[in-house]
Amino acid sequence: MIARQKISAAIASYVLMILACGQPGRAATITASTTGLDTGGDAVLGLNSFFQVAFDEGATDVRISSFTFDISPDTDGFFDPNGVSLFDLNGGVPTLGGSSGIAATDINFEILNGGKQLRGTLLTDAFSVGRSLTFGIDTDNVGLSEIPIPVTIGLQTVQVNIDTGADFGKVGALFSVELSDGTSSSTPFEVTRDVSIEDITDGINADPPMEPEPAPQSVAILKLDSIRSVPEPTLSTFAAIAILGVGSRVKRNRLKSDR
Ligand SMILES: [Ca+2]
Ligand SMILES: [Ca+2]
Ligand SMILES: [Ca+2]
Ligand SMILES: [Ca+2]
Repeated sequence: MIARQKISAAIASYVLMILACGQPGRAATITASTTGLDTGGDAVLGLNSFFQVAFDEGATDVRISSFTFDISPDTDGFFDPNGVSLFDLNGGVPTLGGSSGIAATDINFEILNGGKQLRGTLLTDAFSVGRSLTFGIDTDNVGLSEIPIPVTIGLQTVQVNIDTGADFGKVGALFSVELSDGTSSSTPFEVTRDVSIEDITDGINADPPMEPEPAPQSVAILKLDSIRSVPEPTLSTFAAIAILGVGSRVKRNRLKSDR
């Protein structure tokens, strides 16, 4: 009898632990990067490789539901939805470049918050672990707008404010992800490779123009460790405690009447 009581007490405390702490966590790693000399140039050249999202590690049954690039820490930077200046041939709609197992029909892009955020929402469960995608879209004024690059076109020299891969880390742009199990997280980009303005200017004005190699880059590594957060005790937790309490009282009463 004592052994059985011990077992039921152990089961009760395990049930309470599960109710209080949620499911055990599962680790996931998603890496985003911005790589290249200029967002608009990348899109115009049809490379569409500037922005990358890769689902590096995670449980096989978890999918990426949505991801967001957020440049709101930069006061005047924006994803260009209107085609108002140089490099707007694709009208602001992101175009997928190289990807592994994800098609354009799997994803819907939205530009939100007056151009401050770009969100990709997965329409299917295609974005599983091991898969990645790249896309291109123009941005303007990300980073220091006060350092324009002089570009010679024919006999004319125009000032171009390019947005390099490093600019996204410099302004503290954010990357966030929501997974199919409901967990989400956010982390800032950090510069991994920078290139001097002089080298960029020399490259652009070379004949033929040359991109700096390796290209400027920022990276955001998102680690969702203990995926499920610890919720506050809920009504159902208290209900379970009450039921378990009633159960053990009934058992005690039965033990008394058995005697
Ligand atoms: Ca533009
Ligand atoms: Ca631009
Ligand atoms: Ca700026
Ligand atoms: Ca810039």
